[in-house]
Amino acid sequence: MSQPEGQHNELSNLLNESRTFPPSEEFAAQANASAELYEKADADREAFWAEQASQLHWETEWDQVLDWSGAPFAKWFVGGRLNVAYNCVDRHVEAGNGDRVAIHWEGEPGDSRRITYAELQREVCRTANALASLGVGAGDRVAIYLPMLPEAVFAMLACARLGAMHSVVFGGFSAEALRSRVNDAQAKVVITSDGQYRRGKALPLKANVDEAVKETPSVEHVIVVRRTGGEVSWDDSRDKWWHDVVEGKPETHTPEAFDSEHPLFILYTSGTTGKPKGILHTSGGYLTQAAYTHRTVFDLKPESDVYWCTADIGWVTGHTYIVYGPLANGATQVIYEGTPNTPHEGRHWEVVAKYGVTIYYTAPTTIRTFMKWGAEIPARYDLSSLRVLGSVGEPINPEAWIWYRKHIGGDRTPIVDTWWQTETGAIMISPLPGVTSTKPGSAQRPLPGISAKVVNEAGEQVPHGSGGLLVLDKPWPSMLRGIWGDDDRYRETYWSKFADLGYYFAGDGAKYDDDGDIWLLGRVDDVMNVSGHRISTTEVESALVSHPNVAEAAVVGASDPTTGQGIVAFVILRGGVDDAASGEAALKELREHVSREIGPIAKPRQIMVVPELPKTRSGKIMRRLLRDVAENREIGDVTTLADSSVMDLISKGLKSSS
Ligand code: 6R9
Repeated sequence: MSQPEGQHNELSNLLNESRTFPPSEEFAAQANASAELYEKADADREAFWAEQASQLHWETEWDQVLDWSGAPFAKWFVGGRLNVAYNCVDRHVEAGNGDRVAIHWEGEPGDSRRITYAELQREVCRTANALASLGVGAGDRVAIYLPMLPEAVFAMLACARLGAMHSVVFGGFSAEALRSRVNDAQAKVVITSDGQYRRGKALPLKANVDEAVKETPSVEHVIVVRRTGGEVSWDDSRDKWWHDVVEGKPETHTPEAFDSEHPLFILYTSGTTGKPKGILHTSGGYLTQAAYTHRTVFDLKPESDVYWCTADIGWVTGHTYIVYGPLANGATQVIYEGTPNTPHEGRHWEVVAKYGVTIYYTAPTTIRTFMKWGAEIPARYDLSSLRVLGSVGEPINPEAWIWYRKHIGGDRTPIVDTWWQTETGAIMISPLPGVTSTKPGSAQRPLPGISAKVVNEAGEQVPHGSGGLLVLDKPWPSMLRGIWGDDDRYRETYWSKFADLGYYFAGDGAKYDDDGDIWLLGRVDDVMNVSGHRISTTEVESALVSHPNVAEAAVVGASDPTTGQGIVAFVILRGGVDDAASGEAALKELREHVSREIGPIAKPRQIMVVPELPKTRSGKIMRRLLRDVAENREIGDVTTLADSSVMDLISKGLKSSS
């Protein structure tokens, strides 16, 4: 039953959250998804996926939907042949939609570009011709180290067109991170730009490539897009301007069809510890699930929707829900180059109003940042075009979910909380808009065609109302096909925990509620053990954020001589909360609040007020670094932080209570 927010006086958290939001009749009547989809997929999974795959253009039809005989290495649509770029570009032009806008690109300084599908086709062909002229062919690896520019999309699709694999490296990563990824993949070409705009400043980028390629013997060419006009050093034998190699190349290129299992890309996971893993994805199954989920989970109507995913292209969300899913579906989308507060904190809402964005997909961390900035900011803009909101990347706190729905979605839009991973390639667990009665904080049900379970350590499904580990018990089309160059690590990381059962272990904790809906509880390595009780960092964070004074919270388990682990919380207070809120009494009140919400066992041992939290570029809190602070250790490797100065800020400005 839906409850208007006003009637829900009690502040909620993950444990006692019970609000539900059924779809409106109006939305349900026009939705792409229907309840029958679940039944259809259950009745015959392979037939269901074959039907999804047949929405793509295949040069040669497959003769077998799934070959799992080489498990855990799957083959989907065996014998089928297709060209991924043709599917994302040319076929829309051939269908008469060449004039449809593919990309509304918005630069951080306010410049913009409008690229139709016909233009996209010409750009991708020219780029493919340029890469081919440099000797790039099927099976080669191309590293793409670019900011959010249209050229990043052209380059990815040009690789796909040629059957070359791209390895996109986030433009915020260091030279060292780039070097290790280029070497692991043995990339032949690196595509970069002179610089990038970040928070209103033009920062150098090529300089990192210069540094990295000193020790990457596989690299033959560096292609440089001119973006900021900043000065760059130049090696004539290696470096080429994008405009010199791409402009003047023919605007047509005949795509070759590749095997359904032909590799499409490698993407390194942010890897909080150890060597980054090169997650390998292939063509037919990946594109099938990317397109299906994008169409179904976001209710995409390609003729009328304007879709915007705020992720970076260097993250899997950018691959599947900026490049492959939306373009395979012929969508019109916004791509924004910059940060959400440049030049002001209303930038996203200005962009929504400017382009009439209808579907908006972002991360909980961004939503909580908007909460911190205040609801009066989005209130200044016309957001009435929005009709579906999405969330991805971490569990969303019910408070953030409710705020998102109310202040961005006008208390009207369905919210899809989408659980998936770099490894899964596409969305796996999510509500379906127009079908599911949504619950704030729950990703709810595996999508039609997907099977997931919450199990105990023995692999047995736990009863409703209990928690355990999330597993994927049946193969799915967009699953990873391995870790680049390391089959053993692939088997060990994902398939060894439940080897006898053949389950993929996702590394996430989860629980079923009484209705059997799934609630993700964060990585199992983020589960704390306090006096023998398992407590999720997410649950405590959720309780903290449900307090009116708290904008954002991160919780770690710090080793404790008596209880095993003690809970240490880092909190950012809401703007406008006066200084007294960080005083001893106020922090005591916060600890009591958690105790009230979850139980005395969850009461933080210590709460520290901080100005920022350390996050990776994909918005994940790096608890490892906070654990270092909590345990008074020297702070570890900060190279994967979006902003490495955050740790200095935290160490300097600590106010704590214990
Ligand atoms: C797409 C992406 C994967 C990990 C995953 C989980 C967390 C992602 C989530 C979520 C709860 C959601 N995660 N979406 N947790 N609810 N809706 O984020 O890929 O960067 O590989 O991260 O992110 O812990 O295991 P990736």
